[in-house]
Amino acid sequence: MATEAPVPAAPAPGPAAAEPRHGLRLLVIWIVASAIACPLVYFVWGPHLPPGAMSDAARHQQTDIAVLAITGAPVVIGVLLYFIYAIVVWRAKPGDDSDGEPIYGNTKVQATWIIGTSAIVLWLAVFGTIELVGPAGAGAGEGPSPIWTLAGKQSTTWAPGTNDMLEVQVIGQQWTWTYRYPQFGGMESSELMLPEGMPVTFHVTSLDVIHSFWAYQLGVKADANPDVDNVAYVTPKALGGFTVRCNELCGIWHGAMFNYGQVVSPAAFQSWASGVQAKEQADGILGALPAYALTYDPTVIPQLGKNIVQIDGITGGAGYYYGPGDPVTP
Ligand SMILES: [Cu+2]
Repeated sequence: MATEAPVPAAPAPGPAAAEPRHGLRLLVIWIVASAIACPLVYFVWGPHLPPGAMSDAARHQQTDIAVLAITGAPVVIGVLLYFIYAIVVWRAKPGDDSDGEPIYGNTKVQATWIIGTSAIVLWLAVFGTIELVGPAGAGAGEGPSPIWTLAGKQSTTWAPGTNDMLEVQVIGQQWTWTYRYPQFGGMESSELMLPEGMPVTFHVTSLDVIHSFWAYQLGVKADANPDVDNVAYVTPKALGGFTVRCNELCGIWHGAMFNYGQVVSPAAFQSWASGVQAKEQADGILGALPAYALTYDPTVIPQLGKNIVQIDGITGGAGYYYGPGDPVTP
């Protein structure tokens, strides 16, 4: 191993030029900067973080993202601070080609690194686990029998002012979303209408390939798989529109697979749902639709879709499963 050339003696320091305590300086600046940044991130930026606060689930996610942001802020500040400090304070003097002091074996730096990174990783593991299993959590918290108590009760009927959960079936297919309401005669719609302030159960399935139901502003995302009934819950907390996108690459028109939803007052929802039910009853659509089921046999649906298209002449949604010919431009 080549031995290092002896380090040339540093220029003799002036009598009062004792090395400042860099670690302490950095620590103080870091604490002050973090103490300013974290409240700003949480209180100023937090309310604008995605996916918004349109539902209890969305609000939970917004809080989670804000907490992760204030966990990350001191780390980012620490890295940038060290970077800037090193450039400014430890910059080599012109003509000084010597190496800096080796950091290897510095117990204080090593201990700080190990303790700091361990604390961050443990905190993320604990926080992540708690948030996943809690109400509206994306982990063990969802599914047909969640480990927490549902916000309402399952029922075959629904009316405003009750504690009954609204049941909505979400059907994905290349390349559209259809929503079925079993408590309203199994009527279906291409628009996802929901009542404000009332608990909702989604039953998500697919008629062909794997899709993913993503009601962005509601903070709901669930896989839509053929032959699978995937259950998710939400309670919309604000009136307004939201977007539903497919979040699983599902074929050439995946990017065009989106439609819209609306959160309206419970009374407005009831009159809309009853109105659609009555119209589809009168048009013969309800009679032609397959009976409501948690999943549908993809080999049977195309025929049924043909009936619906013949009755209503509809394309893409509101009853259109597979039309005759090309499903994209029927
Ligand atoms: Cu899709």
